[in-house]
Amino acid sequence: MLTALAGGVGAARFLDGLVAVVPPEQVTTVVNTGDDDEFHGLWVCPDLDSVTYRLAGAQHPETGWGLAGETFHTMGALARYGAPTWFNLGDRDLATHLYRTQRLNQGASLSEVTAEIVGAWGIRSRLLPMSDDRVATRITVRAGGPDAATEELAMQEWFVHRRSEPPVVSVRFEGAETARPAPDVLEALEMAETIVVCPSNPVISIGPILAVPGIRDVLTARRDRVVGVSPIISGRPVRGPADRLMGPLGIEVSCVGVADAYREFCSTLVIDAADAALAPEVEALGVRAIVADTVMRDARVAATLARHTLAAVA
Ligand code: FO1
Repeated sequence: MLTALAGGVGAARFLDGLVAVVPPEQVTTVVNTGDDDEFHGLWVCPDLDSVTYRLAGAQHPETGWGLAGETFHTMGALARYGAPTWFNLGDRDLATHLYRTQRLNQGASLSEVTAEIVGAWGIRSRLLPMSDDRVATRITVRAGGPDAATEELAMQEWFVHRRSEPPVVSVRFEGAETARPAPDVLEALEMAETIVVCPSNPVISIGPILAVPGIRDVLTARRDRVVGVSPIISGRPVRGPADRLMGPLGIEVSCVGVADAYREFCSTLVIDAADAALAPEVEALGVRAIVADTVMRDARVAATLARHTLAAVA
């Protein structure tokens, strides 16, 4: 049994490689739901959907989110009514949001609906939301000069609508204190031979998962079984805004900064060959460094990376 912690697009690529080297039935992924939000009255779970579509081989090849071959006629039609369409929901993607919203309104839990959606896509590994309770990533920014007022934005407002441009002052996960791990999450972490922290944004993808009471404690107790993959290579994220969040929060934007952020619960960190010279600094933090090719150009590289990652704590 192997359990992974995942955010969105970067994690999805890695998971695709993982289920190529480990029987999918043995893989459980705990997915971030801090990015979830309501659009046009529909409940959207971007990271659950990015992982689902990727594992189903249906993801949009360029963006990594949404579906391949997607059209946006509904967004175009909504624009006629002056509805905000900055969050691009494709016509086929909307079916997922319509179905999920209807099932939630019928009283189903997010875990139950996720299992139905994952099953419908024929995915054999298990996807669990980190919690069935609402946890909302909120980002405080200072829009303007150093003495400008601060403003708190919902994650998608900052990331998509404002293109992650406003400088970040702080991040919080509203609701985390009272959120409970979704059913089977703690058990999946306790029973796993290996726990993998996927190459996702340490602050807004892995952070919310760790903020759900109980989850971080299990990883810390099982630290020797926990291996992470650095999402930062040569001081930059492979994609996404991790650097714009880590810097302001005092986390060095490097694989060493990731090792420092994860050292309490993660015994081993896989870093990219480009950062081989930083291995001693990672190890000085008490985290074993494994050097590998972590740029997942294709499924073969992702599978090789998954193999290295698992071998690291075998
Ligand atoms: N990201 C964008 O940059 N622009 C979008 O219009 C956009 C729409 C979208 C729709 C559905 C979905 O599941 C994801 C979408 N994303 C979009 C990506 C999303 O903001 C991120 O994948 C996660 O929230 C962060 O990993």
